[in-house]
Amino acid sequence: MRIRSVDFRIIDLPLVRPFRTSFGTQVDRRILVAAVNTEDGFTGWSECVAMTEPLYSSEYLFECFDIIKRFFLPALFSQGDFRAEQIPLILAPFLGHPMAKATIETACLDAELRRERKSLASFLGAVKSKVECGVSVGIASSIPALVDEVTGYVQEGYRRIKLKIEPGWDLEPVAKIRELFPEIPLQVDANQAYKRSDGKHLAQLDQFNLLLIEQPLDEHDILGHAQLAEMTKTPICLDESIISLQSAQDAIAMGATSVINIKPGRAGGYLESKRIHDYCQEVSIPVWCGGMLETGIGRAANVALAALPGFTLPGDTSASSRYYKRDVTTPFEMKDGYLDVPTGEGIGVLPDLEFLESITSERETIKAL
Ligand code: OSB
Ligand code: MG
Repeated sequence: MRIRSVDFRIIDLPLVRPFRTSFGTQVDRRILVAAVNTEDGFTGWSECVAMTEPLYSSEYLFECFDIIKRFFLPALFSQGDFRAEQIPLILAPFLGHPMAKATIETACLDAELRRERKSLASFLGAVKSKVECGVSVGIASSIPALVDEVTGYVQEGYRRIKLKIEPGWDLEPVAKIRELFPEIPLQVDANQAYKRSDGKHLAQLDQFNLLLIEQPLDEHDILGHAQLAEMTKTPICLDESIISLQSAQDAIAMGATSVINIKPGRAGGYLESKRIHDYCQEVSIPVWCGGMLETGIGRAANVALAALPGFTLPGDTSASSRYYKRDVTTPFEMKDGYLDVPTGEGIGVLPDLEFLESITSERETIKAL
């Protein structure tokens, strides 16, 4: 493919309810959306998962926007004709920035697959036509408020509940939800809020029959997670720490993670995510697909990835209505706790351009030289 131009826009969408985690509270999502236009007339779409502030990851929205324009696009333009699968190698000299890399790679891959009339799901090796949905539940203002929220999701049909935890909001809310829903698959996510010295405290979560404890410690503390895994019966699952296949292999080898949350943006894209999936399948590590409060653009691609055979646990692939009153694509609707895997060309969805325009606060088009 040859890139003719890339249209960027910043969109703003309010969340249906505030989402509080150990790193902050979000009330809306500000997202960088990219549309890559090729010389032969195809357009590929993607959204950047980076948040506006570097609180979940060191990457943040405007930094991603900057590095894409300043370094990634010139490198791709000077390459001339290339395949999307070559992008990781072309961008390899630029260190880090997996979310920014995933943004440009995904849009190029979408354009290439649309040209080849192939779906992302089949390109990646999907074996399922629908995927099981979990839902990520923020830290609530009170236990009764949490109970209300979780009860609503269970009634909607979600097949797995993930509770956000932090010191001071862990044993009590988890005990309450487990008491009310003794059978529901349940897991927790701390987003790095604990210390190595909290091992004994976190081991008390063992009594609640949880699927896993997600990212309790600092993203760089692989040894700490390995030590914690020795102290808890509940499996430890890394999220923030998994930024590449190498990081996944190392964390598994050290015993720091026995389940992995594959989050395509954070891991540098769908190609690297597939490699992580393939490796985990080889070594019998279950994986599930994480989320970053994506719109339908990013969700479509996540659902395609979640249809690979190693994704044996329900992901944070919730219905559009869990996040937004109106999605930018045809909404993803849950049926009996499942989302359909898109079968159309590329990511299988297109944004509603009129709606997208109405929520765009900034735009910029970069033309190839
Ligand atoms: O840690 O998994 C996380 C959302 C934003 C940033 C980090 C995380 C999350 C979620 C929600 O848990 C996942 C989703 O439903 O998209
Ligand atoms: Mg997480």
